[in-house]
Amino acid sequence: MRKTSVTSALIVAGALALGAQAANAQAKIKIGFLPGVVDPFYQVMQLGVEAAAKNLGIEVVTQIPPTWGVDVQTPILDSMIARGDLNYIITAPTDKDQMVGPLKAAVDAGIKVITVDTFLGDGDYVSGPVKFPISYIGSDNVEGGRISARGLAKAIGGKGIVYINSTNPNVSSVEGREQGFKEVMAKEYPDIKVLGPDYNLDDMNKAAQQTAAVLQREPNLAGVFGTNVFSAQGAGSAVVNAGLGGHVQVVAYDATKAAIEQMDKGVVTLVLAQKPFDMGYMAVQFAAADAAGVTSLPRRVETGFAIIDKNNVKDPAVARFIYQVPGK
Ligand code: T6T
Repeated sequence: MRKTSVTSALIVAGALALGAQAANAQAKIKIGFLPGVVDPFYQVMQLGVEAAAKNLGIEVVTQIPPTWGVDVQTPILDSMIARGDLNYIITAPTDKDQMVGPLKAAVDAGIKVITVDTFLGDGDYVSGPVKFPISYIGSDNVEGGRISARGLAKAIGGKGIVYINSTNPNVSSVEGREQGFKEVMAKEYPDIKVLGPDYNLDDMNKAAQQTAAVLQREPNLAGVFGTNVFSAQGAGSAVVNAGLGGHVQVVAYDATKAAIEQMDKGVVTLVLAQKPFDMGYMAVQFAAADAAGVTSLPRRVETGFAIIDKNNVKDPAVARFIYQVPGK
């Protein structure tokens, strides 16, 4: 054999060995998926997780907390760690500070962490206070808040009183949305006054009651920003119940079927669809890539939005981002 062919043969053999190693690593991993709460957003994310797991031949153990919060998420996480057979946990931390300790315990037990939808600390896993997660894969929620503010401002003619209904403090996703929304209103719309946020603790009925109380107190209320599924749905039904559909404009974060129906009825002006399927799918791919030895995975991936209004809602390229869960 000439020298070059020997070298090529060695390279091929080496590549095959590496490939086999990678395939083994990939085949062996087992992932825990622990989202924030039962809702259409995370159900679609689960579809993404399952699709990627199927394509890559990876086993996933999913546990979805029935309600939002550190108290509910932590014991489920602890039980995932205690199983002893998981290599990765894909999770949406329900508090950016309080979930650091419980998730660090996972890392100490040899489990790698990927956060989806929400992040820990300030979300900068390269130079921020929390560095252990492999990556954050989710929306740029500050930008989403800005988009929502501009949409609502336009719908109300650039002036008046608007109100934010949100879920919980110290959750990176909704906190970013509130921040971006307030920032744009303060900088670009001096004639708009912002009230709130009120926190509904992911309870749609509470969101409706809180919005109804604001509608009573502020007869001139021009618009409401609902920062997630529960906030937007509760806010929308309060507006409808007060007979103010179309008079008080609602911007809904999260493209549930209910939000789209309220848009069809003229209650909701703008719906911001996140991309939960992408978040779930990519998180599993990242785990597989990490297990296969990839060392240059991005520490932050922004998945973008589809901005839905009555003019584009029937366009299949946009409508595909409405949260659809088969059988629901
Ligand atoms: O808006 C999503 C998610 O992005 C947020 O972190 C929590 O609430 C939702 O799951 C919607 O209910």
